[in-house]
Amino acid sequence: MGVLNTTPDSFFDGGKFNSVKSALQQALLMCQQGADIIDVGGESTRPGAKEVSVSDEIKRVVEVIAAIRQETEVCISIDTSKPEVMLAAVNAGASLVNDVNGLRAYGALEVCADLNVPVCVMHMQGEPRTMQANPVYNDVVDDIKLFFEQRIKSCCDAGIKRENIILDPGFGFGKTLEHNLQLLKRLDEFQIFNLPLLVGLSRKSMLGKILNDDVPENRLFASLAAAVLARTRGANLFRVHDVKATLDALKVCDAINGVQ
Ligand code: 7PJ
Repeated sequence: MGVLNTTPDSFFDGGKFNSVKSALQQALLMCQQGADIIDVGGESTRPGAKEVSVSDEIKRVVEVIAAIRQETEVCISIDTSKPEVMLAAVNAGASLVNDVNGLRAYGALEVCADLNVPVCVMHMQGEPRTMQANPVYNDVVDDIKLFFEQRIKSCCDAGIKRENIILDPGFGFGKTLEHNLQLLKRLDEFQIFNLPLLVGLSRKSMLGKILNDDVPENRLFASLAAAVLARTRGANLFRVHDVKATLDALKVCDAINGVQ
């Protein structure tokens, strides 16, 4: 899954792809490099980022989704927590909803059930603005397992098919470095749900903390290491900024896993 932010303020690619033309170019490049999904986002979830109005977010993402849809048949996902944006994006050609808020906004479950598309349910403690202030867990893996259980039940009760659910523990969303490391180390425990697992580790600040490097541009190699570690623990989908590099790393991983 290649990341395509149409936002001016995302932490890594913010401002790079905020014209439809440059966003489309980047989407096509990621497709060429082997992306199966392009994840289009119109609102930064970075701590302290400005909130975007529904109509602005719709305008940003719909233009880009329509442009990609015209050029390729790649699966487009919409990275949003707002039901109105989910609806507009799917009508414009998206076929997957990626919600960092786990479909907890009012009306999100119902819209996704109606749209009958796969949904990525991500775990986040708190809300983006304040989530890194003081995240607390009893046991981060067990707590997120419980969250997944409850969200899967809410999804199914609302009419979302179980086979349409993808789970994501939400690296960096209301988690300390220690929490993130626990999650990565014990990622295989989420296999109990028998659902696809998505991870977003690409260039995140948890890697910056390990490297002691504040600059996201310097985190590619760490991102590849993290992707490989997640793969060996059962991750199926990888939300990344660097498609070719990640795919190469994962190919090596899978080749070795295939050896008897
Ligand atoms: C994630 C995401 C993630 C899913 C972002 C960033 C922050 N969606 N959207 N999982 N992260 N599903 O890229 O650092 O981890 S935005």
